[in-house]
Amino acid sequence: MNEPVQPIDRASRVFVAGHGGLVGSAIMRRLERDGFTNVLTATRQELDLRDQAAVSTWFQANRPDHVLLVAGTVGGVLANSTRPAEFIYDNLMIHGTVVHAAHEADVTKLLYLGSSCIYPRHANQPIDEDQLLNGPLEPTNEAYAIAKIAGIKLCQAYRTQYGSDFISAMPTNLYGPNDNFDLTSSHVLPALMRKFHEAKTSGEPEVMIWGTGSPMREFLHVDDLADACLFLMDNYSDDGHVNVGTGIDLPIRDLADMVRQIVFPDAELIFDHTKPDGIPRKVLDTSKLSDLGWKPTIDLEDGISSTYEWFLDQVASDTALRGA
Ligand code: GFB
Repeated sequence: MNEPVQPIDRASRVFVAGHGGLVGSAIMRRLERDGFTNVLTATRQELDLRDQAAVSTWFQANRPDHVLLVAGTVGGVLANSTRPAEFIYDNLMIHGTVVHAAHEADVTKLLYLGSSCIYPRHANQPIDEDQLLNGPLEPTNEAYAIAKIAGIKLCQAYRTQYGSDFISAMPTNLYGPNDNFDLTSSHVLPALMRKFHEAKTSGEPEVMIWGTGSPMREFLHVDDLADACLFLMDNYSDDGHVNVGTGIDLPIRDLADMVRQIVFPDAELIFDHTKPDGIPRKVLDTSKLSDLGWKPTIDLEDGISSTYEWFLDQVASDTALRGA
Protein backbone atom coordinates (compact mmCIF):
# COMPACT_ATOMS: atom_id res chain seq x y z
CA MET A 1 0.00 0.00 0.00
CA ASN A 2 1.13 3.59 -0.72
CA GLU A 3 2.38 5.77 2.13
CA PRO A 4 -0.26 8.27 3.30
CA VAL A 5 0.28 11.72 1.73
CA GLN A 6 1.57 14.35 4.17
CA PRO A 7 0.00 17.86 4.09
CA ILE A 8 2.59 20.43 3.08
CA ASP A 9 4.18 22.41 5.91
CA ARG A 10 2.73 25.95 6.10
CA ALA A 11 6.21 27.29 7.01
CA SER A 12 7.87 25.71 3.94
CA ARG A 13 9.14 27.78 1.02
CA VAL A 14 6.47 27.76 -1.71
CA PHE A 15 7.17 29.18 -5.17
CA VAL A 16 4.12 30.32 -7.13
CA ALA A 17 5.27 30.44 -10.77
CA GLY A 18 2.83 32.85 -12.44
CA HIS A 19 1.61 34.61 -9.29
CA GLY A 20 0.23 37.67 -11.13
CA GLY A 21 -2.30 35.92 -13.35
CA LEU A 22 -5.90 34.85 -12.83
CA VAL A 23 -4.89 31.53 -11.25
CA GLY A 24 -1.68 32.70 -9.58
CA SER A 25 -3.37 35.59 -7.79
CA ALA A 26 -6.10 33.25 -6.50
CA ILE A 27 -3.41 30.84 -5.25
CA MET A 28 -1.69 33.77 -3.50
CA ARG A 29 -4.95 34.69 -1.70
CA ARG A 30 -5.49 31.05 -0.74
CA LEU A 31 -1.93 30.60 0.60
CA GLU A 32 -2.23 33.77 2.66
CA ARG A 33 -5.57 32.62 4.11
CA ASP A 34 -4.02 29.27 4.97
CA GLY A 35 -1.15 30.86 6.92
CA PHE A 36 1.74 30.15 4.54
CA THR A 37 4.60 32.35 5.68
CA ASN A 38 7.29 31.79 3.01
CA VAL A 39 5.72 32.38 -0.37
CA LEU A 40 8.18 33.10 -3.18
CA THR A 41 7.35 34.96 -6.38
CA ALA A 42 9.21 36.43 -9.35
CA THR A 43 7.88 38.98 -11.82
CA ARG A 44 8.38 38.60 -15.58
CA GLN A 45 11.00 41.37 -15.38
CA GLU A 46 12.88 39.51 -12.65
CA LEU A 47 12.72 36.07 -14.26
CA ASP A 48 11.93 34.91 -17.79
CA LEU A 49 10.42 31.50 -17.14
CA ARG A 50 11.25 30.42 -20.71
CA ASP A 51 14.99 30.73 -20.02
CA GLN A 52 16.36 27.50 -18.54
CA ALA A 53 19.64 28.99 -17.29
CA ALA A 54 17.84 31.87 -15.56
CA VAL A 55 15.22 29.58 -14.01
CA SER A 56 17.82 27.07 -12.77
CA THR A 57 19.89 29.88 -11.25
CA TRP A 58 16.79 31.32 -9.57
CA PHE A 59 15.91 27.91 -8.06
CA GLN A 60 19.47 27.43 -6.75
CA ALA A 61 19.40 30.90 -5.16
CA ASN A 62 15.88 30.68 -3.68
CA ARG A 63 15.61 26.94 -2.84
CA PRO A 64 11.82 26.47 -2.83
CA ASP A 65 10.48 23.35 -1.07
CA HIS A 66 7.25 23.32 -3.06
CA VAL A 67 6.21 24.70 -6.44
CA LEU A 68 2.86 25.62 -7.90
CA LEU A 69 3.45 25.84 -11.65
CA VAL A 70 0.53 27.98 -12.84
CA ALA A 71 2.40 30.26 -15.26
CA GLY A 72 1.72 30.27 -18.98
CA THR A 73 0.53 32.08 -22.06
CA VAL A 74 -3.25 31.67 -22.13
CA GLY A 75 -6.20 33.08 -24.03
CA GLY A 76 -9.58 32.44 -25.57
CA VAL A 77 -10.57 30.64 -28.74
CA LEU A 78 -9.53 33.45 -31.13
CA ALA A 79 -6.16 34.12 -29.50
CA ASN A 80 -5.42 30.38 -29.53
CA SER A 81 -6.25 30.01 -33.21
CA THR A 82 -4.37 33.13 -34.39
CA ARG A 83 -1.26 32.98 -32.14
CA PRO A 84 -0.41 29.24 -32.05
CA ALA A 85 3.36 29.81 -32.11
CA GLU A 86 3.30 31.85 -28.90
CA PHE A 87 0.97 29.38 -27.21
CA ILE A 88 3.10 26.34 -28.02
CA TYR A 89 6.54 27.92 -27.56
CA ASP A 90 5.95 29.86 -24.34
CA ASN A 91 4.12 27.03 -22.62
CA LEU A 92 6.48 24.23 -23.70
CA MET A 93 9.45 26.27 -22.53
CA ILE A 94 7.91 27.35 -19.20
CA HIS A 95 6.83 23.81 -18.32
CA GLY A 96 10.23 22.40 -19.28
CA THR A 97 12.37 24.94 -17.45
CA VAL A 98 10.38 24.92 -14.20
CA VAL A 99 9.99 21.13 -13.99
CA HIS A 100 13.68 20.60 -14.74
CA ALA A 101 14.86 23.27 -12.31
CA ALA A 102 12.57 21.83 -9.62
CA HIS A 103 14.23 18.45 -10.14
CA GLU A 104 17.74 19.94 -10.04
CA ALA A 105 16.93 21.84 -6.83
CA ASP A 106 15.37 18.77 -5.11
CA VAL A 107 11.94 20.35 -4.76
CA THR A 108 9.81 18.16 -2.47
CA LYS A 109 6.55 18.54 -4.40
CA LEU A 110 5.35 20.35 -7.54
CA LEU A 111 1.84 20.86 -8.86
CA TYR A 112 1.54 21.49 -12.58
CA LEU A 113 -1.63 23.08 -13.89
CA GLY A 114 -2.81 22.04 -17.35
CA SER A 115 -6.12 22.65 -19.08
CA SER A 116 -9.19 20.66 -20.13
CA CYS A 117 -8.32 21.37 -23.79
CA ILE A 118 -5.86 18.44 -23.59
CA TYR A 119 -8.72 16.06 -24.41
CA PRO A 120 -9.77 14.96 -27.92
CA ARG A 121 -12.35 17.03 -29.80
CA HIS A 122 -14.73 14.06 -29.89
CA ALA A 123 -14.13 12.81 -26.33
CA ASN A 124 -17.07 11.13 -24.58
CA GLN A 125 -18.82 13.61 -22.29
CA PRO A 126 -18.33 14.07 -19.38
CA ILE A 127 -14.59 13.61 -20.02
CA ASP A 128 -12.70 11.39 -17.62
CA GLU A 129 -8.92 11.40 -17.20
CA ASP A 130 -8.48 8.18 -19.23
CA GLN A 131 -9.53 9.89 -22.47
CA LEU A 132 -6.20 11.69 -22.83
CA LEU A 133 -4.56 10.94 -26.23
CA ASN A 134 -7.54 8.89 -27.42
CA GLY A 135 -8.16 10.94 -30.57
CA PRO A 136 -7.46 14.13 -32.57
CA LEU A 137 -7.48 17.46 -30.72
CA GLU A 138 -9.70 20.50 -31.32
CA PRO A 139 -7.87 22.39 -34.13
CA THR A 140 -8.47 25.91 -32.70
CA ASN A 141 -6.31 25.14 -29.66
CA GLU A 142 -4.13 22.26 -30.77
CA ALA A 143 -0.84 24.12 -30.23
CA TYR A 144 -1.76 25.03 -26.64
CA ALA A 145 -3.13 21.54 -25.96
CA ILE A 146 0.08 19.86 -27.17
CA ALA A 147 2.13 22.05 -24.80
CA LYS A 148 -0.25 21.25 -21.93
CA ILE A 149 -0.06 17.50 -22.67
CA ALA A 150 3.74 17.79 -22.73
CA GLY A 151 3.54 19.30 -19.22
CA ILE A 152 1.73 16.22 -17.91
CA LYS A 153 4.22 13.93 -19.59
CA LEU A 154 7.15 15.92 -18.16
CA CYS A 155 5.84 15.48 -14.62
CA GLN A 156 5.25 11.77 -15.21
CA ALA A 157 8.70 11.26 -16.75
CA TYR A 158 10.49 12.96 -13.83
CA ARG A 159 8.38 10.90 -11.41
CA THR A 160 9.28 7.68 -13.24
CA GLN A 161 12.98 8.36 -13.72
CA TYR A 162 13.85 10.35 -10.58
CA GLY A 163 11.00 9.61 -8.16
CA SER A 164 9.99 13.32 -8.14
CA ASP A 165 6.66 14.04 -6.44
CA PHE A 166 5.29 16.07 -9.37
CA ILE A 167 1.49 16.03 -9.80
CA SER A 168 -0.86 17.48 -12.44
CA ALA A 169 -4.30 19.06 -12.27
CA MET A 170 -6.50 19.82 -15.33
CA PRO A 171 -8.98 22.61 -14.72
CA THR A 172 -12.00 23.38 -16.84
CA ASN A 173 -12.70 26.94 -18.15
CA LEU A 174 -11.92 29.40 -15.33
CA TYR A 175 -13.12 32.88 -14.40
CA GLY A 176 -12.86 35.33 -11.51
CA PRO A 177 -11.01 38.43 -10.29
CA ASN A 178 -7.82 39.44 -12.19
CA ASP A 179 -9.04 37.82 -15.39
CA ASN A 180 -8.00 39.21 -18.78
CA PHE A 181 -10.75 41.55 -20.03
CA ASP A 182 -9.11 42.37 -23.37
CA LEU A 183 -11.73 41.54 -26.00
CA THR A 184 -9.32 40.11 -28.57
CA SER A 185 -7.49 37.70 -26.27
CA SER A 186 -9.86 36.98 -23.36
CA HIS A 187 -12.03 33.97 -22.64
CA VAL A 188 -15.78 34.18 -23.03
CA LEU A 189 -16.85 35.15 -19.50
CA PRO A 190 -14.72 38.27 -19.04
CA ALA A 191 -15.52 39.24 -22.65
CA LEU A 192 -19.26 38.99 -22.06
CA MET A 193 -19.05 40.89 -18.78
CA ARG A 194 -17.18 43.73 -20.45
CA LYS A 195 -19.42 43.79 -23.53
CA PHE A 196 -22.65 43.95 -21.48
CA HIS A 197 -21.12 46.57 -19.19
CA GLU A 198 -20.04 48.75 -22.12
CA ALA A 199 -23.47 48.35 -23.74
CA LYS A 200 -25.08 49.54 -20.49
CA THR A 201 -22.78 52.55 -20.13
CA SER A 202 -22.92 53.56 -23.81
CA GLY A 203 -26.67 53.04 -24.20
CA GLU A 204 -26.12 50.69 -27.19
CA PRO A 205 -28.39 47.73 -26.37
CA GLU A 206 -26.99 45.16 -28.87
CA VAL A 207 -24.28 42.83 -27.60
CA MET A 208 -22.34 40.67 -30.03
CA ILE A 209 -21.80 37.04 -29.00
CA TRP A 210 -19.17 35.12 -30.98
CA GLY A 211 -20.17 31.98 -32.86
CA THR A 212 -23.54 30.24 -32.77
CA GLY A 213 -24.11 30.26 -29.01
CA SER A 214 -24.60 26.49 -29.04
CA PRO A 215 -21.18 25.23 -27.79
CA MET A 216 -21.40 23.81 -24.28
CA ARG A 217 -18.91 24.89 -21.63
CA GLU A 218 -18.32 24.34 -17.91
CA PHE A 219 -17.05 27.18 -15.70
CA LEU A 220 -15.14 27.04 -12.41
CA HIS A 221 -14.48 30.04 -10.17
CA VAL A 222 -10.73 30.49 -9.76
CA ASP A 223 -11.02 30.56 -5.93
CA ASP A 224 -12.45 27.03 -6.12
CA LEU A 225 -9.53 26.04 -8.34
CA ALA A 226 -7.01 27.49 -5.85
CA ASP A 227 -8.71 25.52 -3.09
CA ALA A 228 -8.50 22.33 -5.19
CA CYS A 229 -4.79 22.93 -5.88
CA LEU A 230 -4.04 23.17 -2.16
CA PHE A 231 -6.20 20.12 -1.52
CA LEU A 232 -4.19 18.13 -4.08
CA MET A 233 -0.86 19.34 -2.68
CA ASP A 234 -1.98 18.12 0.75
CA ASN A 235 -3.71 14.91 -0.28
CA TYR A 236 -2.54 13.57 -3.64
CA SER A 237 0.65 11.97 -4.87
CA ASP A 238 0.35 9.93 -8.06
CA ASP A 239 1.30 10.16 -11.70
CA GLY A 240 -2.24 10.35 -13.07
CA HIS A 241 -3.54 13.87 -13.73
CA VAL A 242 -6.73 14.99 -11.95
CA ASN A 243 -9.66 16.88 -13.53
CA VAL A 244 -10.90 19.95 -11.65
CA GLY A 245 -14.34 21.30 -12.48
CA THR A 246 -17.97 21.42 -11.48
CA GLY A 247 -19.21 18.71 -13.83
CA ILE A 248 -22.00 21.09 -14.92
CA ASP A 249 -22.06 22.74 -18.35
CA LEU A 250 -24.37 25.07 -20.22
CA PRO A 251 -24.69 26.49 -23.77
CA ILE A 252 -22.84 29.77 -24.40
CA ARG A 253 -26.24 31.30 -25.26
CA ASP A 254 -27.46 30.55 -21.71
CA LEU A 255 -24.24 31.85 -20.22
CA ALA A 256 -24.69 35.08 -22.18
CA ASP A 257 -28.24 35.32 -20.88
CA MET A 258 -27.01 34.85 -17.30
CA VAL A 259 -24.44 37.65 -17.70
CA ARG A 260 -27.12 39.83 -19.36
CA GLN A 261 -29.45 39.37 -16.36
CA ILE A 262 -26.67 40.36 -13.94
CA VAL A 263 -25.12 43.25 -15.88
CA PHE A 264 -27.70 44.73 -18.28
CA PRO A 265 -31.10 42.95 -18.53
CA ASP A 266 -32.30 45.32 -21.32
CA ALA A 267 -29.57 44.18 -23.70
CA GLU A 268 -30.25 42.23 -26.87
CA LEU A 269 -28.06 39.30 -28.01
CA ILE A 270 -26.70 39.19 -31.59
CA PHE A 271 -24.61 36.26 -32.85
CA ASP A 272 -21.48 36.73 -34.99
CA HIS A 273 -21.18 33.54 -37.04
CA THR A 274 -17.83 34.61 -38.50
CA LYS A 275 -16.16 33.93 -35.14
CA PRO A 276 -15.11 30.37 -34.17
CA ASP A 277 -17.25 28.16 -31.93
CA GLY A 278 -14.29 26.00 -30.90
CA ILE A 279 -14.92 22.58 -29.45
CA PRO A 280 -18.67 21.68 -29.49
CA ARG A 281 -18.78 20.44 -25.89
CA LYS A 282 -16.33 20.18 -22.99
CA VAL A 283 -17.49 19.06 -19.56
CA LEU A 284 -15.26 17.19 -17.15
CA ASP A 285 -15.95 14.02 -15.24
CA THR A 286 -14.77 15.13 -11.80
CA SER A 287 -15.42 11.88 -9.94
CA LYS A 288 -11.70 11.20 -9.33
CA LEU A 289 -11.36 14.46 -7.37
CA SER A 290 -14.70 14.11 -5.59
CA ASP A 291 -13.75 10.55 -4.55
CA LEU A 292 -10.59 12.03 -3.04
CA GLY A 293 -12.87 14.34 -1.00
CA TRP A 294 -12.98 17.72 -2.80
CA LYS A 295 -15.96 19.59 -4.25
CA PRO A 296 -16.41 23.15 -5.58
CA THR A 297 -18.50 25.56 -3.51
CA ILE A 298 -19.07 28.64 -5.71
CA ASP A 299 -22.28 28.63 -7.74
CA LEU A 300 -21.89 30.05 -11.28
CA GLU A 301 -24.42 32.85 -10.91
CA ASP A 302 -22.96 33.95 -7.55
CA GLY A 303 -19.45 33.75 -9.00
CA ILE A 304 -20.38 35.91 -11.99
CA SER A 305 -22.07 38.47 -9.68
CA SER A 306 -19.06 38.74 -7.38
CA THR A 307 -16.65 38.92 -10.32
CA TYR A 308 -18.77 41.72 -11.82
CA GLU A 309 -18.53 43.60 -8.51
CA TRP A 310 -14.75 43.21 -8.69
CA PHE A 311 -14.83 44.44 -12.31
CA LEU A 312 -16.87 47.50 -11.29
CA ASP A 313 -14.32 48.33 -8.57
CA GLN A 314 -11.55 48.18 -11.20
CA VAL A 315 -13.49 50.41 -13.58
CA ALA A 316 -14.14 52.88 -10.72
CA SER A 317 -10.49 52.98 -9.68
CA ASP A 318 -9.29 53.30 -13.30
CA THR A 319 -11.67 56.20 -13.78
CA ALA A 320 -10.51 57.71 -10.49
CA LEU A 321 -6.89 57.35 -11.59
CA ARG A 322 -7.58 58.86 -15.03
CA GLY A 323 -9.39 61.75 -13.36
CA ALA A 324 -6.55 62.32 -10.84
O1 GFB B 1 -13.73 31.13 -23.65
P1 GFB B 1 -13.43 30.81 -25.06
O2 GFB B 1 -12.65 31.81 -25.83
O3 GFB B 1 -12.62 29.47 -25.10
O4 GFB B 1 -14.79 30.59 -25.86
P2 GFB B 1 -12.82 27.91 -25.43
C1 GFB B 1 -15.81 29.75 -25.42
C2 GFB B 1 -17.00 29.88 -26.34
O5 GFB B 1 -17.62 31.16 -26.15
C3 GFB B 1 -16.68 29.76 -27.83
C4 GFB B 1 -17.85 31.76 -27.41
O6 GFB B 1 -17.70 29.01 -28.47
C5 GFB B 1 -16.72 31.22 -28.30
O7 GFB B 1 -17.05 31.36 -29.68
N1 GFB B 1 -17.88 33.22 -27.28
C6 GFB B 1 -18.98 34.00 -27.44
C7 GFB B 1 -16.84 34.03 -27.01
N2 GFB B 1 -18.67 35.29 -27.32
C8 GFB B 1 -17.34 35.35 -27.04
C9 GFB B 1 -16.45 36.43 -26.82
O8 GFB B 1 -16.80 37.59 -26.85
N3 GFB B 1 -15.15 36.09 -26.53
C10 GFB B 1 -14.72 34.79 -26.48
N4 GFB B 1 -13.43 34.54 -26.18
N5 GFB B 1 -15.56 33.76 -26.73
C11 GFB B 1 -10.31 28.00 -24.90
C12 GFB B 1 -9.15 27.32 -25.53
O9 GFB B 1 -11.35 27.48 -25.60
O10 GFB B 1 -10.53 27.70 -23.54
C13 GFB B 1 -8.00 27.21 -24.63
O11 GFB B 1 -8.87 27.93 -26.76
C14 GFB B 1 -8.33 26.84 -23.21
O12 GFB B 1 -7.10 26.31 -25.15
C15 GFB B 1 -9.47 27.66 -22.70
O13 GFB B 1 -8.62 25.47 -23.08
C16 GFB B 1 -9.91 27.26 -21.30
O14 GFB B 1 -13.50 27.22 -24.31
O15 GFB B 1 -13.45 27.70 -26.78
